Amino acid sequence: MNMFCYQCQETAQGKGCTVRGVCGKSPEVAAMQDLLLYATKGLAAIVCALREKGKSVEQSTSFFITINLFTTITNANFDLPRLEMRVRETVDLAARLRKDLPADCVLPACASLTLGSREEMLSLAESCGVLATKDEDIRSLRELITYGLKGLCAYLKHANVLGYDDESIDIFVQKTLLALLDDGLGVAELTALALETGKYGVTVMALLDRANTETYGQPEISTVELGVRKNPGILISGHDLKDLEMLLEQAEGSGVDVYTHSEMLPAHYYPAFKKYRCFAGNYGNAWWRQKEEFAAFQGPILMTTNCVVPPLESYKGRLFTTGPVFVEGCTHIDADQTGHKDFSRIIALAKSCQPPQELEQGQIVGGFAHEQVFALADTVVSAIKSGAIKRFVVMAGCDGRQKSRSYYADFAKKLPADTVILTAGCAKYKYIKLPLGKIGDVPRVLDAGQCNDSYSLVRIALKLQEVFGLASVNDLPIVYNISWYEQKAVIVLLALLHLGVQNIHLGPTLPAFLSANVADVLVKKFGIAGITDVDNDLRLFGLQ
Ligand code: SF4
Ligand code: SF3
Repeated sequence: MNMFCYQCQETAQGKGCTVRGVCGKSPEVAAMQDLLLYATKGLAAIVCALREKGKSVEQSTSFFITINLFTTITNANFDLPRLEMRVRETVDLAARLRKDLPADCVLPACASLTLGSREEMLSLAESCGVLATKDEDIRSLRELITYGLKGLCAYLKHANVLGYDDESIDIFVQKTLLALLDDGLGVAELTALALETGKYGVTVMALLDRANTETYGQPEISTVELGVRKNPGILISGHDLKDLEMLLEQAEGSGVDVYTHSEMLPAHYYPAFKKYRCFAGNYGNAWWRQKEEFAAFQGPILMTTNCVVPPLESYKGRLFTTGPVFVEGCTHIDADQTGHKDFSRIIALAKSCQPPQELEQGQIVGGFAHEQVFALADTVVSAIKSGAIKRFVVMAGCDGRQKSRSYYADFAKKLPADTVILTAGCAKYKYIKLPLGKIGDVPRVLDAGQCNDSYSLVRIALKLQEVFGLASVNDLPIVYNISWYEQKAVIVLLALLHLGVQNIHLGPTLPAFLSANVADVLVKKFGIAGITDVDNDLRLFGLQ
């Protein structure tokens, strides 16, 4: 069976995974994800038609669509039976809602799918994947928008879980899914739609920021331990703070400690989690190191969102999934009707496990989200005015397994001592443990948090623009050298473009889904560029 996927940076040979995903996705899983996306477009078409007829759409239907898009993000769902079930649920929901539309309502074919056996579903998927769009530029723009929507829906889901929603975002997602089926939209219209997706990217990141900070407090400068304690532990990874909160609540007093992995590290910066004595520290590094690090951890691991790597047999039995993450053979923990998740099985398993093997000792300092940086504004502004800080370098984004990503560690090491790195996302693991020192009281790496918190970097840039009375955000002494991997980085990129940020460098390679012509538009209109080698780029950025 063939597949085609080029949605992430690690796509095979920088072109596309055609035999099996570099991420571990089988052709069947890839096909079922394509079909899920296609069926979701059908559901979105029905929802849009209902709205047009003046009928209301239940919030649960919008949430369902949001989760479907999140499900197809890189490294979230590797479970074929679960994906099949989700496609069937989507088609059933579409059929139920279709009944409220007049019989003569014109809908796309994906709004009235009939599903047969799994094999029939897989063969149906062959006609609705990425390559179904023949024109290379249209395909490129449709996929750019699709991946932006996937990232956007990941952020939206996190806000929804905390009780925050914005119907205008739901409506935009649904209308845009429908627009992706419209053969009448050419390069100009789709380029505009990509930028509009970026606009909603800013809206959703602001919503999530509000959800997180109103629920858990403003992140504050915090020191996070990297070593281990003597108790057995549970390792929690992914981005979902609500899952973490429920786990901490249930683990407190049980004799089991909770450690964060990868993108869960910034949870230590929130005041709300500091009260838990079982909240131990951070264990390990970015997502792609999990095979060795999960083996060494020795206790249960809870994956709340991507990035999960298909597990080794040695620890598969202690890997639990929740939310949009599914791995065939691993126990999945669902929420009950009230949203509560019962993690007692994980805690019970932890009690029978050895404490984690120590990987390292030391500490990380982070928590430089917007409010914390604003609190330091006087110090930062005077350091800029005195020339002690000459440049900020935004190095946010993702980490990944390709060797070429050592560029980012080398780049950080070679930056002049009067530069400050602004970061968010798991990209930070390439340099956050390096002894890069401080400029006065300001650390040279300011970690705002998860990729979800990239909004903080935007707020900081806009604040500096205001303080210095500059006409444009591009007049600031900020260089953008962003590393990407999956689709959340795509929505962050589109958001930055919408805000008018120019000259973003994107690495370690430009997305395979950008056709030559689309890449050309991005270069000409926004000055987007790739990376070369460290010395050359430092010169190019005026940093050497
Ligand atoms: Fe390949 Fe990335 Fe798609 Fe996985 S998500 S199949 S690695 S392009
Ligand atoms: Fe990392 Fe997946 Fe992108 Fe959230 S965990 S930044 S890669």
